[in-house]
Formats: sequence, structure tokens, C-alpha cells
Amino acid sequence: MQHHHNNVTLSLSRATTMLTPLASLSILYPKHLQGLASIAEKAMSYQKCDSILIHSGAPKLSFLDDYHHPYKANPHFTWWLPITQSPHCYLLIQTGQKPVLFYHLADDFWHVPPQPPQGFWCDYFDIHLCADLAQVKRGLRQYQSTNENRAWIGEDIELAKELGILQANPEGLMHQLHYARAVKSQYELACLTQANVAAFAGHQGAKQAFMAGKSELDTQLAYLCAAQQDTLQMPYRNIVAFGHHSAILHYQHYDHSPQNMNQPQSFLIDAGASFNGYAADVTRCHSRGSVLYKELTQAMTQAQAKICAMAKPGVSFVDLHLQMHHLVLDILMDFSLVQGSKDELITSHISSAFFPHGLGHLLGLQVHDIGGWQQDELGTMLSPPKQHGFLRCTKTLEQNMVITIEPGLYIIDSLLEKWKKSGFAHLLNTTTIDHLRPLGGVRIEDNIVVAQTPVKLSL
Ligand SMILES: [Mn+2]
Repeated sequence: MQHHHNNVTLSLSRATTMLTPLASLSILYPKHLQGLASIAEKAMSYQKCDSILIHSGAPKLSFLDDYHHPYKANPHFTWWLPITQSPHCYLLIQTGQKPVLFYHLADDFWHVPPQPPQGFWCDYFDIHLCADLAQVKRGLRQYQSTNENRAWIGEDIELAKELGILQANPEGLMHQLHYARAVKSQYELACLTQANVAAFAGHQGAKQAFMAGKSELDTQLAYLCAAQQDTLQMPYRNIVAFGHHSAILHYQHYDHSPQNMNQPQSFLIDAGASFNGYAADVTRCHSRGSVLYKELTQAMTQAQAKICAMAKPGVSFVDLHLQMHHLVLDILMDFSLVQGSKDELITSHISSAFFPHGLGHLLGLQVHDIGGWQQDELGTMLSPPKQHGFLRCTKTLEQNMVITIEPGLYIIDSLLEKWKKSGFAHLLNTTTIDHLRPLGGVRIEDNIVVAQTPVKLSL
């Protein structure tokens, strides 16, 4: 097999200059808040409302149980405030007024009660401490804006009604806000950077554990230990996949059987971390004893880096996805996983059988940040091309959007079986495919800030 190992010169800057000390968050925050205020005012004037009440959310009970599902804060709430673990809070946003926080301080001897609010953000809010809904209702009456002209942002619509608010998550308002959320403030970039610092530590710990022969479960535990975050702080369930498991896109188990150190082994880890509600989402591949997997990982890493360097303002994410398919096809040919003329390989869309998911997505307060298909503030949606239905982002990139770039190449038998029935079976080289199968697949994922010189947040 002949592989390309030519060094690509990348105009991709490292995030090191952005590794802001935590103290600088307090310096960046006021400007972030100013930005949010003008976004909210514009959205309110569009919606013809004069205030928004944002609910933090609340944990949900398990069926027939007195145990709650893990609490996940409303991202619209954490957009304003770095409060991720205090449910039952309300945030009142009014045109031209200081934002008001109704902070839930319950008398609860079962749990560690939320602490009275403290931190760099406190000065920017009127804070009311509330033990129950009645106190929130009383508190709301002190403000000029009224329920008729108030919009609610939150999951619990019954609660909105109970508070007398009829406009729950109005579409026009939500479109405005979701469109704006794609472009990050400097404060948000600093939070995303910090999330990536924790994720990097985790990835290093996991790599060590894998190399030492630990199981998937022990490798996951090593990740958490090194990242110093617990499972509930993970923005999604980490994928820790050895061997053929790495070809299962959302592999959801942690096998506890130890590795056979006499066999070549591959390892795909898609694992993140969080900071102030912001998520890191990073995938790396490692291997022991397999030249094939190592070279495939190198080839995919180089191709992925080329695409990362193209994440500039004005570029269509769909184009990046399609360009990546060309690079995947080149790799498939280099590694003799496919055969036949390039023209026929292109027409057959064979790269989709090996790279069946999207190139990436918006990243922020949600791992898959909302609004990936949204083209304007009014909510015009653009679906991905028919062949590429799983693409989560069809936007034209703008300065300071944050995206993931995560191409993959896998041996997925169910897809190859379908392929064989398509009339293009002769394009597959089953010998090499059989060779790669036990090693699963490769995915490389980084977090990129869109800019003239794109910035890589993942380390
Ligand atoms: Mn991702």
C-alpha cells in the first residue's frame, strides 16, 4: 500500500494564546452580557413583547420512584449565567433594565442546599432569594413588565401558565435567539477553551490506561479521574471503544474485560468535558501493534486538519462536508479499501458507506448546539443534501462560530451489506476490508473557532 505522508502546511492557529486564566472570565463577562442584552432586545421587539422569563429547569422524577433523573439546565438560562446546578431559578429579562434573578434557596436537609449566589456575575443582576413559587410570583409583581407582554422560555409550559404567562417559547423569538447563539462571545470562547483543557487531561489519562491494557470501563474511569469531572459533568456519554466497537457510531457500553496484549488493538475515544455549561467534544484514536490502524489514523488526521484550516467566514459547511468526502475517497483508494476507476467511485458515492455521518455540528451550551440548519434570524431552514441527511449543520460559517470537524472512516457491515446490493459491489476490496474490520474505524474530532485563521480549541 502506498500512503501519503506529505506534510501539509496548515494555517490553523493553536488555542494556546486563548488559554485565558480564569480571572479573565470576569473581565470578559460584562461584554458578553451586553451582547446578550442587545440580542434579547432585538428579539423582544420582533416578538412585540417587553420581557422574557427564562426558567432554569428542574430535575424530573423517575417513573414510580422518588429518585430524580440528572438535572440539565435550560441552555437559554446558562447563556446568561454560569449557574448549572441550581434548578427552580427564574431569570427576568426586560428591555433596558438590569436582569433579575429569582434564585431558589430551599430549606432542604436531604441535599446540599444551593449556596447563596456568589461570583463575578452577581453584580450584574437584581437577585431575589426565593424558597418557593409564591415568593417568585410576589417578586415578579414588583416589575413593570406584565404577563400579557411576557414570553416564557422553558420546558415546563404548565408552570408558565401557573405564572400567568401565555406565550411559551414563541417561535419567532426562539428563532432570533437560536440564530444568535451560533456566534460566540469572547467569554464563551474562554469557557469553551477551559472545557477543552479538562477534556485534554482526560484524553491523556485515557490513552495511558488503554496503552497499559486496561478495559474500556477502566479507561473511562481513568478519563474521568484525569479530567477531574464526574459522569454528570460530561456533556454526553463518553464513547470508549476498543477494536470493532469503534465502528459503532454511538457505542454506549463500557466493556470490563481486560485486553489481550498479544493482539493488535485499536481505540476510539469520543469524550468531552464541561465548563460553566459549555461543552468540549473531542475524538482521538490510538492503537497498539497495528501499522494499518496507525497509518489510517495519521491519514485521517491530516485530511481532517486540511478541512479544519478551511473553516473560515463565508464558507459553507455543506461544502466542507462534501470536500471531506473527496478526501475520504482518496484515503479509501490509498489504503486499497476500494477499487475501480475514480470516476466510478465518485458516481457511486462509495465514501458514504464508510463515512455515513455528518462532518460536524455547532458547539456551545449544547454538544449539538441548536440552529445548525437555520439560515437567518427568521428561522429559514436549509436541509442537508439528500445523500447527506445526517449533516447537522448547513450554515454559512461566520466569524466566532464554534463547530466540530469530525470525519470518520469505519467498517460498518450493515452499510456494506446494503452497498453490495446496489450494483457497485465490485468497487469494494473485501480482502483489505476484512483486514480492517476487527479494528473498527477511525474518527478525529476537534473544536474549531471560525476565523480567517481558524483556531483549534481542542489540544
Ligand atoms: Mn461531535
